[in-house]
Amino acid sequence: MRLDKKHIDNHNTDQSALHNKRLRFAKDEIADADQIIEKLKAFQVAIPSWALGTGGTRFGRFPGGGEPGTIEQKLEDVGLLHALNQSSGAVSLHIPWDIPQDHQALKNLAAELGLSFDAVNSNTFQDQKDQEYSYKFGSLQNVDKQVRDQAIAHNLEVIRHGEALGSKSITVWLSDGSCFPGQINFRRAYENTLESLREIYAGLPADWKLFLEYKAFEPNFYSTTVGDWGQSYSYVNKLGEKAYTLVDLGHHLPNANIEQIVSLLLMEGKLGGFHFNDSKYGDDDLTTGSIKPYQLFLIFNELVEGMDARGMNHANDLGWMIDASHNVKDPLEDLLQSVEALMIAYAQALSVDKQALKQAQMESDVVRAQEILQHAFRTDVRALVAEARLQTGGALQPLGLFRDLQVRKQLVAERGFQQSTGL
Ligand code: PSV
Ligand code: MN
Ligand code: MN
Repeated sequence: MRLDKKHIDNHNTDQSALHNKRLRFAKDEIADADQIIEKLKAFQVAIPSWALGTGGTRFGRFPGGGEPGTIEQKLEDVGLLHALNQSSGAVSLHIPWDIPQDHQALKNLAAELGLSFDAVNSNTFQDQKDQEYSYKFGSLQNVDKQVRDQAIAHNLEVIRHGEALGSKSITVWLSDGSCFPGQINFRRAYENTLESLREIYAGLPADWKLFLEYKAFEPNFYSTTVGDWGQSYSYVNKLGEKAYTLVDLGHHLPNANIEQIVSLLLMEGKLGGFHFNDSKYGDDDLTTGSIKPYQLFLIFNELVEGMDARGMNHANDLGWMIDASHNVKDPLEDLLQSVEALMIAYAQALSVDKQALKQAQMESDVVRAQEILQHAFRTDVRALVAEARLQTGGALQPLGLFRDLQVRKQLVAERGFQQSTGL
């Protein structure tokens, strides 16, 4: 299914009086509003192919229908999101949940929909049907060299798929670790993992990046071999300049100061990108900004400050991706909400009075510093985000239009009740 541009134009015409009123108000409130709109227009967040279907827990899954069954349909779904918000112009594939066959045809379809291929993801946390060795006791860390070699070969194959699609990075998330004290030797697991990662890194094309995700727990509940930012940093530092740490917001122990982690990794030149989501308890994979929006804003505040200090390009120098799961919502509606939350947090961070904040910090004026940040967070920037969409051909209210057009109903009519692949 494709969206007809005239639906978007009609919707924008209907909404324009209200939007203009809100925009005037926002521009009065926010200095540099036009510059913020320009930056928002350039900002794109990649959509994970595995988040286009209904997720679930180990207790059950309640698919809502009309889910994409093929990579082509997944691209079409991301194309729908991008047509609505003009900020979801990339897709992140996960192999072998996605197995690209005709790479050129997929590239053509993506180009037609205005999409590019972001990081490709490998999967050594599940055993596939015809796989020779099991990952039950880990993949890159495994004590058995044959298992490690199989996992390395898989990652190299994922890179080859990505190359053929025009992707420029691979994200490696390992479930490797242990469930009980004594199960593994930490040092051996680290050394095996490093040696395996070195072989994968050696297969990276010159202009590629390797992102190494960390996660504190699950599915292993005693130790994880890439368990926190420090461990990921230790690996990527040894691997070389094309290797970076990837921050998934849900992968920390409770109450971790994620914005400080982000600041440090940026400063060290080793922050690769993000998997955005939100969480209340653990790796909940909830809608971005749905639980802790102030934390999301503080992360973006560090990003804007740190990237500007290093002369980095906000839109291109880091990998911006969502990693979410939807148990009770329409996946496409949820993803629209996540992208909107990201744009709002980014716009708010751009609106922080950096000079005044610096001055307050230099004078150790704690109250003033807090007021400056909270003022930005409490300012309504939604009209700027909507204006950026309008100027790039998107819809003023993507979610509203998605519902008005009954997109899900049409997808169900087209595809039936098939279920997508993923977590
Ligand atoms: C598992 O925790 C996970 O959510 C990781 O965050 C990966 O990025 C994702 O699955 C897909 O492999
Ligand atoms: Mn992730
Ligand atoms: Mn996760």
